[in-house]
Amino acid sequence: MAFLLFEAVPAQRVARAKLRLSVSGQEGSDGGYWPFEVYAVPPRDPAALTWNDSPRHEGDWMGLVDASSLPDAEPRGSYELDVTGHVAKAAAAGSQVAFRVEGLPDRDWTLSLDGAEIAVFDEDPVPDLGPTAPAEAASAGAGLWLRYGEFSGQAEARKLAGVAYEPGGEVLQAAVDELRTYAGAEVPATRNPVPGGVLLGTPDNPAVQDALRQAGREREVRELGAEGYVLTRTADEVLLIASASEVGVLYGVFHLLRLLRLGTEASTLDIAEKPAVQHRLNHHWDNFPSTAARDGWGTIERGYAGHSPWQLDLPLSEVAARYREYGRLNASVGLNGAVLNNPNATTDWIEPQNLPRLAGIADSLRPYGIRLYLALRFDSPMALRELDTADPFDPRVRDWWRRTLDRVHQHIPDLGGVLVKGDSEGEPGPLRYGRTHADGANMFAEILRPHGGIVLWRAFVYGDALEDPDPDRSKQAYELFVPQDGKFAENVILQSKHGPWDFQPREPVTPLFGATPRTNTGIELALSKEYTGHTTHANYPIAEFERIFGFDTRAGGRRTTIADVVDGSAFGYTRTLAVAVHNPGTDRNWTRMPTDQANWYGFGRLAWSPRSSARECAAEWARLALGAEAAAAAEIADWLVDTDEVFRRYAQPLGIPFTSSEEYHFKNEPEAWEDSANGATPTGLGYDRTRAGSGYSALYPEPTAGRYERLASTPAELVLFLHHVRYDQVLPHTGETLAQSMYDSTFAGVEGVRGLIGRWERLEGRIDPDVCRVQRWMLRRQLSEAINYRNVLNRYVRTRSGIADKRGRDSALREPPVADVPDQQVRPGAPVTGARGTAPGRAYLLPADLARTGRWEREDRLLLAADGFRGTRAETGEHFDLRAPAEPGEYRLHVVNDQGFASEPSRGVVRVVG
Ligand code: GCW
Repeated sequence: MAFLLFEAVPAQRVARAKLRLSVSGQEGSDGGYWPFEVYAVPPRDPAALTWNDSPRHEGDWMGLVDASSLPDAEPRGSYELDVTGHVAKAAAAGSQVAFRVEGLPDRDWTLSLDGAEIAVFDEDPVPDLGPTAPAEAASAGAGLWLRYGEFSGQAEARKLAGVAYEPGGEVLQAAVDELRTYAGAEVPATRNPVPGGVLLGTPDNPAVQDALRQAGREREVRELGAEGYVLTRTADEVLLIASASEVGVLYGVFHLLRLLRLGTEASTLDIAEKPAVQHRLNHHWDNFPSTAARDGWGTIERGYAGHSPWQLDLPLSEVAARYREYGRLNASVGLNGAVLNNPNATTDWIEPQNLPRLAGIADSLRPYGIRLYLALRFDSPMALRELDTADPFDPRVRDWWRRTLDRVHQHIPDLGGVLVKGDSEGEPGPLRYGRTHADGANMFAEILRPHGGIVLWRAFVYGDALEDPDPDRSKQAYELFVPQDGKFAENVILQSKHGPWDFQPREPVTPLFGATPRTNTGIELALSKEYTGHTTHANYPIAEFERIFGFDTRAGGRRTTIADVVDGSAFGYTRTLAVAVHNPGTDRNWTRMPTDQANWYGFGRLAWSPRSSARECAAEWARLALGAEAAAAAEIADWLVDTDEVFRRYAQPLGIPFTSSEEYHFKNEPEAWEDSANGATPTGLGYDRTRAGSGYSALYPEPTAGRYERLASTPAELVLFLHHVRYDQVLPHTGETLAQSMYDSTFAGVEGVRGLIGRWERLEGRIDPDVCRVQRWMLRRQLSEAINYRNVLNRYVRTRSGIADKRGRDSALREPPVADVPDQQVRPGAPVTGARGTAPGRAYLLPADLARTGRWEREDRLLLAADGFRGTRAETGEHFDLRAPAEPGEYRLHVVNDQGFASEPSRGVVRVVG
């Protein structure tokens, strides 16, 4: 399934526009075509297009190109659409036009305009921050938490008397380099340790061996395994970092530097650590930059910080520094792998001509202990037109994959493994060939075993590809995979999202955890903010991850937390995994929103040790990345932890899932998922997953099953995920009706954002100023968007329930205000006559050229666009006094109601003459 956006075309150059769509419909390359549609999207800077621009959601001139004549299943052949009207409108606006096609599989179709093929422009474009975003929006906080020596308070600690080591491999070298980056290149490097210096290495180094023997810790180092380490101070006042392998030494170095930068006294150091989970990965949902090429930068599905960092056109030397930074960042928090590409995979990642380029990435990351993994398209042999089946039991198919993956290994000998999303969301999988998921996974497992590789088999499977799928999507993965427990090969890990549905801000932990004791099962979490506010909403999910890891599944009738399942201890899993969907991009600061860095940091620390505290991770990050002193760091940690709850209150009150728009998952559109996901009926909300409903609650062992079965014992944040509630029903959790509870939660959420802004502003002068400014700017955007979320949801509840907000806030639901003023010419400071607007709220005279920039739904956006606020402002009532601004020019009137909604600019213009 592809949502693709096409290259924008300068509209003026196209007189009569025919769009020709040809679909090969190659037999079997994708079994389930979805109905497809072609849209024309708005005429403005294509780089600024967002999913917001989907014609389903807004816009007046955009329209569905007449696709009524097109078939809605298994399309094949060529179709001609007349799009002259759309292009003419774009031309009249002096702009560009882009086309978007939805619903066709990747790479099976082409689109041309006036005979010329249009290249793929983009998929999931990065949200536009608008013209008034601070210039540093993409670079604030660059360097992330590895900003050595940038903050005065931490400078003192940077003294190391020397670095002692025996030359070794490239990982050890990276460890040594890191110490010298921290302490300065002038630090003497020696073979023998000096007091006050560091000695690092494996027991192969005689000095390390000696030190370990003297400390009586040789055995301990062996037992800690390849990634574990001992970090201690010897009797000779040497800081010893020892591990059985170089990568453990590297982790030890990062641990030491973290502690020194946090002000830990070197004399107190005595640490022995190893990671709880073996495979600690980022999963990038990146698309290959071949067809989607924009100078070699690929696009990202659900990425909000630029394009894919995997640059495959430029010489490696030009991007290697960036890759190294990626490697350092990950290694410093203990992550050891990266799945490079989108699970909705194309075959590009395994095609021979591309392998040398992928090898360049692997080579750059190897010194940091990062191994690459590739997501595979299950029917690749067919998609590449080399075989007519992808049946895993067909010897030709197995042979094809063996040859293909052997070739990958020639370029990337230490490939960590592969990932497959099968039979889900239109992706091909084994069920198409009458085989089970275990059959599909085990084929890859067998091929990878000699290479030491693993198979990450995604449990995110639902929908029509399943035989007789349960009407409640939440049950489908459980019902598919539990019967196959024990059938997966030893080097397969079943990779399950943390909840049964799909990365909602709150979901119950999936009952699959604990129900597959004989299948290595790992957890997939989301750092990418697909459902949690994209670029502009602060959201630190680590606190929720901490709760997830602490959730007691009661599997086997005893205390068995998710941490116990994931680290393998509960069931003796031989392979363990914690992976986060994580889509950092080409932005200099990788994440765009500065505080999203904390999410990356926190995930790394939790994957290493799932029993870590989210708050402590946050405080560490604030000190390391922002230069916060202890008090400010504690405030930031509390702030980060609160962001998640604030977001939930306005975006997912009482756990109502899927109030977002269907495709791009940002803006609120509760109608989009009625009953299929959120269980809406004319009289109430929520999906009944009790025994009387879908029976989902019964998938859990007791006492969870019983707790979820009853409304009163269901946690407030899961109420509507698990129960259908009438709008007029009083909830025990709030003592109010459902309708009133929704109003109260969403209003509290918006107030929560105001609170976050206030608290953030108190950090000014106490942390990195760029980060402070950029984050503050984004928080104001968040406020305007949160108001919108609140109003959309409340309007929905109000309309359906007929229940008024007993706290009298219905004005929030009013339509946007109107502004009106006659054309006139006035002197600066003189009264403006006849200004009118709907009340109550505020009125603004703002530069007239703002009117061209777009619709200003919300006050914050309006003011941001006013560029430092050139204009005047007044409180509005029926009548209000507004004076002409001091600066000569043309102005228009805007009115903003008391809920922050801004009117369109007035038609009349106030000309101020000096
Ligand atoms: O939530 C859905 C996303 C898709 C994603 C899918 C998945 C990669 O909307 O964009 O596809 O989950 O996890 O496979």
